[in-house]
Amino acid sequence: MRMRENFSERLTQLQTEHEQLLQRNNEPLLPGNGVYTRYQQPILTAAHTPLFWRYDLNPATNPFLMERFGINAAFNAGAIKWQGRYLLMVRVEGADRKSFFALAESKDGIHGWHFHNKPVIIPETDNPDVNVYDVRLTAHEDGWVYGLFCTERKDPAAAAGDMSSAIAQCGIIRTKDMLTWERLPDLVTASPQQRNVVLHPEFVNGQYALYTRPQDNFIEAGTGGGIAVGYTKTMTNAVVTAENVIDPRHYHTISELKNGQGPAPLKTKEGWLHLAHGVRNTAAGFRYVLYMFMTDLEDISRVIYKPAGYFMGPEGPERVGDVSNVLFSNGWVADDDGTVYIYYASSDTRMHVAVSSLEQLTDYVKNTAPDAYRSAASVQQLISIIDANEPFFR
Ligand code: M1P
Repeated sequence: MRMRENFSERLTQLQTEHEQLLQRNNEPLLPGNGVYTRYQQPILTAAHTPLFWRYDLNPATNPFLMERFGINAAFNAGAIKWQGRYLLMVRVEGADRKSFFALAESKDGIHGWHFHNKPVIIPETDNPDVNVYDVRLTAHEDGWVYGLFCTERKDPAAAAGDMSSAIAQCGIIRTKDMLTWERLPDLVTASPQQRNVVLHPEFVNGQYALYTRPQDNFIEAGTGGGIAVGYTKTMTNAVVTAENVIDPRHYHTISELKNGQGPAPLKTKEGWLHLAHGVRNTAAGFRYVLYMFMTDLEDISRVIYKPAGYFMGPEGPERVGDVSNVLFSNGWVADDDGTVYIYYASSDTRMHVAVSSLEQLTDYVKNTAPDAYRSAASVQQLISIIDANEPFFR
């Protein structure tokens, strides 16, 4: 009898807390830096996943109302606006370390995020994925919505006893209804490993254009020089034979160790706006930050603006999580009025939103000085700002 009371008491408590979490208000953090506005609360966490995913709700089979399927994190989401709703295709990671995709939606892109009832079913290829993550959604002008994601499998060449060497490649799915997904063959490139592959939304000279990140091994980019562009005639058997690095890594910058394209670029009057992540090594481990650049409308391989340093770095509670000191973004949405919702994850744990506009982001990339690669040159950049400001701070 007592157990039954506990069950219903606990259930009511869990339901109340879950509802409060889903309904909680999220205030903008003002005044911000003028480039974008962060929000006070994460928009999605492991605790946002439905209770009916995590608990067996039948008192007969689960008298203690125990969790039966633990969820560890909800992060690195692809994004799209679909039939007037903001959709995130979230990387949900179970307590078993396997990631999968689940859709969550919101009416205004900021508040009221909730998961759909069931996770997304991704068909496997003949070589089953061990882990899938970090999907980038692209509504392509060919009429399909594509999802390019990382598929990870154990390295068949791993030495006996090596349980961590893996091969990362680009898996491809597509849909016309955001409900059922067709699996296409994985992308073929010359690179031994691929992560952070993203489909450009328009044809370029009649071909599909892909942003790739050639890398030598699972963690290190190695000789893989940065974010590259490659072309394929078809997505149903996508093959990129040449990867041309357009945004190389540089010594002593925020992306000296590696970088990767974020979501598909946004088209503006002045060029394609890119959001990417850069990684450097520190005594405390890797530090992941977000940065921006803009490429030419006619020649997508030509970077026309690239501000120095990071656009967004981990702050406050964002700094801590499963993999601390990480910001990562693979989803954003631009509304018709120019508002841009930047969906980013912190420390491989939770999702956040920051709001900006095409106008602000274009101003940011055009009018922030590029990296001068030397301390003395940075000082000169700062002095010119101070000198120009003199009439205003006297
Ligand atoms: O842990 C930080 C990120 O590490 C990888 O990104 P990259 O390939 O650029 O190093 C990915 O595993 C990503 O999911 C993760 O957030």
